[in-house]
Amino acid sequence: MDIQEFKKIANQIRILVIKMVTEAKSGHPGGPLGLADIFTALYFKILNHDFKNPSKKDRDRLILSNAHVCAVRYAAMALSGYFPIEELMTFRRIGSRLQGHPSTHFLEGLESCGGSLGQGLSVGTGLALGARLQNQNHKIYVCMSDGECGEGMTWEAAQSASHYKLDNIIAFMDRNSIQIDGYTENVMKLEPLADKFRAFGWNVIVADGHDFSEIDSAFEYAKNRKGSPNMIIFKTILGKGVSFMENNVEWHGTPTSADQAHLAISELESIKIA
Ligand SMILES: Cc1ncc(C[n+]2csc(CCOP(=O)(O)OP(=O)(O)O)c2C)c(N)n1
Repeated sequence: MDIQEFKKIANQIRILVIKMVTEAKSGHPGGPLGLADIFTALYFKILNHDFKNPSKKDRDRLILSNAHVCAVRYAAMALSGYFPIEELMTFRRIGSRLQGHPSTHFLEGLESCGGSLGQGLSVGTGLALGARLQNQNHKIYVCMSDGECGEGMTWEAAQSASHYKLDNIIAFMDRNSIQIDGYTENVMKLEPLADKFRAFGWNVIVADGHDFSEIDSAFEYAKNRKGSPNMIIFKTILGKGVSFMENNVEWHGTPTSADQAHLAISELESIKIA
């Protein structure tokens, strides 16, 4: 698949995310728009997965630690065949498989329940140790957010993964510099973030989370690297693709109204992908 194809899918994901939160009248649009390019790369190139057999033993595991951004994962899963695209419009309804904070009890193809921030890196560390004990070669991907780094548990996991040299972990961070209460550097300063993970013994890569060749190279490099866990810090823009949402903390967790959705979708549909 060429880069234009990836861009088209990412754009479709963004449009679906807007439709989902608008229909649900609740949810988090900003993070999912910012992660659409990375999730396109994951589901359409990077991950070893099979929508016809979501629980196959050698599948790569993808933990969504910042679970409130699940709309992006659901949209990527629907477009890659896990369930009908129309089902996305049940997002956040009682009884839907697509809960606002994902649950493995409802939908096959997820690896963990989520919602309580800060836990994903620990879940990933456990899965990575388990895979090693069982001589399995799959990778453990952990999607996490910068806001979650305010949780001490993240750093306990960072220490353990490094101690056990879990090079089967490929964690990646949505470094949009925004969390629920504002800019991360105002709420709880994180920089120098890459140096912090390096000091914990991680291999750290910093990449542009909206550039497909950088996203691809970062994941491919991490896949083949040995000796320590990997952290890819993806620089992203919250609300990417919709001008009135970009880098605006208000869109962390506010659904678009019908009028705002119309504007957002028109803007996304007008993007020229050569
Ligand atoms: C343990 C825990 N504390 C608080 C919350 C409430 N909460 C939901 S999202 C969020 C902000 C997290 O920041 P980040 O994931 O960086 O936000 P985003 O980039 O998606 O805007 C908070 C505090 C939570 N889900 N879990």
